[in-house]
Amino acid sequence: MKEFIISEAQTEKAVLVGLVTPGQNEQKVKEYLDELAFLADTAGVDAVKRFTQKMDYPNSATFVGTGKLQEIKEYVVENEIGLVIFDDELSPKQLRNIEKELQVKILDRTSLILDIFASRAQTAHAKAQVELAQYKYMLPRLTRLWTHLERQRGGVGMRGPGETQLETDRRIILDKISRLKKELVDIDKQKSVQRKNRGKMVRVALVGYTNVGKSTLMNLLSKSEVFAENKLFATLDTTVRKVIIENLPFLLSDTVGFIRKLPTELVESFKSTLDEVREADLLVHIVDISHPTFEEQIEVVNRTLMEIDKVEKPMIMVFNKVDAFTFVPKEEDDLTPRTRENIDLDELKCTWMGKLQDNCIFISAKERTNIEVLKDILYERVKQIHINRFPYNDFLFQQYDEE
Ligand SMILES: Nc1nc2c(ncn2[C@@H]2O[C@H](COP(=O)(O)OP(=O)(O)OP(=O)(O)O)[C@@H](O)[C@H]2O)c(=O)[nH]1
Ligand SMILES: [Mg+2]
Repeated sequence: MKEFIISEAQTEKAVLVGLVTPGQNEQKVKEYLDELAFLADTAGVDAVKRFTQKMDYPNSATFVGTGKLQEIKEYVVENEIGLVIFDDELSPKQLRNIEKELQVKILDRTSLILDIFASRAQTAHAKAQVELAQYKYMLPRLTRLWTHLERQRGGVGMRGPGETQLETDRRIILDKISRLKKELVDIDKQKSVQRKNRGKMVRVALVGYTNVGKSTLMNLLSKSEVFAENKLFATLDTTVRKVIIENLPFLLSDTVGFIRKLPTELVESFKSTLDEVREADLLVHIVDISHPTFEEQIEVVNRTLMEIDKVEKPMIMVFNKVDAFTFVPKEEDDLTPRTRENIDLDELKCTWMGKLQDNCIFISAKERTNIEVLKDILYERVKQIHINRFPYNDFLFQQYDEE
């Protein structure tokens, strides 16, 4: 009994598993698994070991090869690990087979992200969206849930459920899915009324990868107190604030961060939250320039934005966290091609400014570097949108009827 209490109090330990597919190198996979470890950490799990395997494509039955699975099994048994996390979404079949073999709790990237979203959801809207995504994920994987239930109750091993129980579970989940969908339609209606009530004020949305500093910047620009922390997905609900720069008011919204391989179930559920993005006049794309894979993060964000809204929006790129930027200068006689790690900040600035001209700025929200310049840029851009919208009115005398 005493032993049980001690192990409960410790953080849950987990093993991470990822594939090295053609076109990826060891470094890429390391970065991907770093992100998975950060996700695990956000969920309160300590990733103690990583397994990778070079494969052209995942094994359809067990994701990794059977030899690798045995290796993982030996480690898990030897070190009394109770959780294995895979870096890709596992098919129901893969999940079943792996669980049968390893006999511990298995999560994949999707279920881990869903778990984090569930623990972070605050409002009825976010809760309903996450719950819907979770049920959709569960539906094809019901057998597995049932065996879990059996185990929790101390049932024997991996016994599958009887047909009737499975059917009942399926029906319950389908009912819940349709109830949640109705609930979300109602919330969406309310939200769209709220958005209409905001009138014609220019709307700016902060977008970007998760943990880049969107909420921190929102707080700086709007003097609000949106929750920000060094964990993934701190923000799940969109916050909208009225911001006034000089005499020009506009609406600024903080949105949910994106991540690579964001589960399609979630993208679908969060489409309504992202209406904010869709209806924005200007997007401010925040990038964490201190992150080793920031360029890939930019691509993920741009791709996700295209999925949400097929129209290309005016965008400013804000490279944040310049204070945390580091690089390793190359030795003079080192002739291997330079990578992101060897390039200094000035050169990166030049490259991006060459690509984006006036549409980018380098700041530190933490140290408040260049924030005034950012404000000037925002002022100019919002003013331009305003003048285009109200060509016959002087924007300074425009009256706003909303808060
Ligand atoms: N070093 C440094 N850290 C920063 C800077 N701006 C924000 N951070 C930190 O980065 C972490 C994430 O900041 P958030 O504002 O929560 O990021 P976010 O983009 O809103 O993240 P999600 O809501 O999780 O998508 C926090 O620990 C911030 O303190 C910066 O300019 N420099
Ligand atoms: Mg945030």
